[in-house]
Amino acid sequence: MAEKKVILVTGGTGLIGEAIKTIVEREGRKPNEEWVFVSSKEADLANKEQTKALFAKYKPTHVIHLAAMVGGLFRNLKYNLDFLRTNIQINDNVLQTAFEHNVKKVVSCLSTCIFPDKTTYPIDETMIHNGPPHSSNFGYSYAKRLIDVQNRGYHQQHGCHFTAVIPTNVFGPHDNFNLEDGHVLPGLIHKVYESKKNGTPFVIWGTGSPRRQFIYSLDLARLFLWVLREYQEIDPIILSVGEEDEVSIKEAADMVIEAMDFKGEVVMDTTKSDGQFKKTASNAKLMKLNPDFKFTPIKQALKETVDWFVKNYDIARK
Ligand code: NAP
Ligand code: GFB
Repeated sequence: MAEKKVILVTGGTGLIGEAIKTIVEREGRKPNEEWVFVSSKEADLANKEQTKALFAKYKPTHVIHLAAMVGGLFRNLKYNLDFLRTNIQINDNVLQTAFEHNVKKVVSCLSTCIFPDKTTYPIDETMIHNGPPHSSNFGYSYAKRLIDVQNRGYHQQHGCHFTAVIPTNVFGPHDNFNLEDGHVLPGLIHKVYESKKNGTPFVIWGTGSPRRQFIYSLDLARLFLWVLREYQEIDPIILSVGEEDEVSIKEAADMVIEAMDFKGEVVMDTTKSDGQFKKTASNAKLMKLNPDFKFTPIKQALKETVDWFVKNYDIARK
């Protein structure tokens, strides 16, 4: 009989948490796996006592640690200190409590935006600490980098199997579509929706020239399950589409326009920041370990995301 697993997903009500829930349901929950998805309403993980109470309640054997203060470029520009402090508190509480509860494996979440701004390309997993991150999100970046340091510390001193994944920009259903705080694709989708409704111009921020790799949340969720069940290293692994799938912000906006059949006026607001120009990451390590994995074509993923947003406009985070 396979060992009984209780898998606690912190940040379980967010973009990626909801995607993991969808994939677990689609796959059919394994008989020996109990999945628990929690939000901040059940426990504020920046609070140590509430973190301990959560672990005492569920007694997880495995943790997928997603909970974090998260946001796009413009939220990071405004709150770098809050991103730093809140995420350091959350991460230390979760990892220390996981250690105290003898959790067998923790998979935490970094981001491709935390790599050094001055770097060679493509970026790979060995480069995380090779220089300062882009100034726009230094708070978030240093808190995330510390997870990698903590994972090595818990392994070296206590033999813990704590590892991390490094997703690129994620999008999909249940995203945060808030125009100020959210990421670019949900922001563009929300803006086209309002432009179609009001007959107003669709405004793209910045020059549109920065470049990004976008991964569909449901693809990332399938990769999270593979990492939880198969990936054995403590060192982090980049989870991204290939370098060849990198697009400019303008190209991404054009795909949103196509997916939403928008015919109105398009305007570039170049008074808004471009943020980091590029953070091209290599997925060679992933493809070597999981060569048969297939990504959803971005236009199909965008259409599914747009359809979800239009159908769930009233309840979407915006
Ligand atoms: P999200 O949609 O904003 O969800 C964040 C989740 O964390 C929510 O469930 C939220 O709970 C929870 N949370 C926030 N603060 C908390 C606290 N103090 N205590 C307990 N729970 C808290 O974020 P996401 O996009 O799914 O991101 C999940 C993870 O992926 C994060 O670690 C993020 O850094 C990482 N990541 C995201 C991207 C991206 O493009 N989205 C890219 C790379 C890495 P509530 O719903 O109750 O607020
Ligand atoms: O997803 P995003 O906000 O964050 O993308 P980053 C910002 C890029 O998209 C900039 C352009 O070049 C913006 O000028 N953009 C155009 C827009 N229109 C919009 C819009 O309506 N909304 C937004 N948000 N951007 C984040 C990091 O960097 O990447 C976070 O700051 C996180 O920490 C995330 O890691 C994955 O991709 O620039």
